[in-house]
Amino acid sequence: MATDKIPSSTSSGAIVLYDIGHKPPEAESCFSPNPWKSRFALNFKGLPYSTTWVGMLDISKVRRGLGEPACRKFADGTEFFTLPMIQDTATGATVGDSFDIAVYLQRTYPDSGAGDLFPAQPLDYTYVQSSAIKIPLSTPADGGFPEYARFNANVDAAFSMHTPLMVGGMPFDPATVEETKAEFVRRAGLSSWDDFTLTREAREGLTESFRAALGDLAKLFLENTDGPFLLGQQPSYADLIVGAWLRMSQMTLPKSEWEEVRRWHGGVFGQLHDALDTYAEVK
Ligand SMILES: N[C@@H](CCC(=O)N[C@@H](CS)C(=O)NCC(=O)O)C(=O)O
Repeated sequence: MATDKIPSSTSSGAIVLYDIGHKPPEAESCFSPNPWKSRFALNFKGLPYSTTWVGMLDISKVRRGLGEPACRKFADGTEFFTLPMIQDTATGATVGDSFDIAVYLQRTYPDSGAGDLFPAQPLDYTYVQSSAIKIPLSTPADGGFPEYARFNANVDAAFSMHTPLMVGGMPFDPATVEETKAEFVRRAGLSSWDDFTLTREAREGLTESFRAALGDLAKLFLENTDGPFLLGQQPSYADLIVGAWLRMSQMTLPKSEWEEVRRWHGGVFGQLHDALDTYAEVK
């Protein structure tokens, strides 16, 4: 966290959420799951904020400019500059990891909006990675709310493993689409964007794996029968974590596949997604 570099253009008393700007209008195409977690958390807390959209290729420049170090590394060990980031002009803080942002909001604004983002609950979900491809898990710096941090890491891994189903539907900015695709190809060690295309068999297999991964997660939601959230009627940050990945799924999966996801496992994910519309306003 950095606390001393606030752009003068930011209005006093408000929070700025930095999200990745994809296809204009950005507010209609935002699909990046970690920024969605922070948008949900800010709306849950009912705090005044505005979004600054940052092009995919400008993230490192903007993040460095705000004095926020990278919180991820690429497989080759180089720094991976990511969003979301928030800048809170009321306190002077910048926070650059979605989990740390939620913890920061809870500690700084404990009673705001819908209240407690982190009510005590077991959150017993482990995603067992089946293949040799290991998805690096998020490592928030703060160390608060360890059950939630563990849940976050496992949900991230479960969905990340299945993002090949979503890559073809990502609404990139036409102005930078070729450079953005080239960067994805480079990171994946492939030779062309077409290498991301799945054969029909591969797609069916990965869809079945996705359904199974979400089946274990659905068990937690089915323990409470009285509501769409893990705690029944009371939403918590754990619901927002899953909901953020559902926003990405909705935005990037072919429509028929998204409709299937909504119906899987008794429809728990469709219900959760719809219930979180309350906190989904893009400001
Ligand atoms: N642990 C970080 C991870 C953030 C992250 O991976 N953000 C992705 C979007 S969901 C990103 O900024 N990607 C930029 C890129 O791929 O160049 C967090 O939770 O904030």
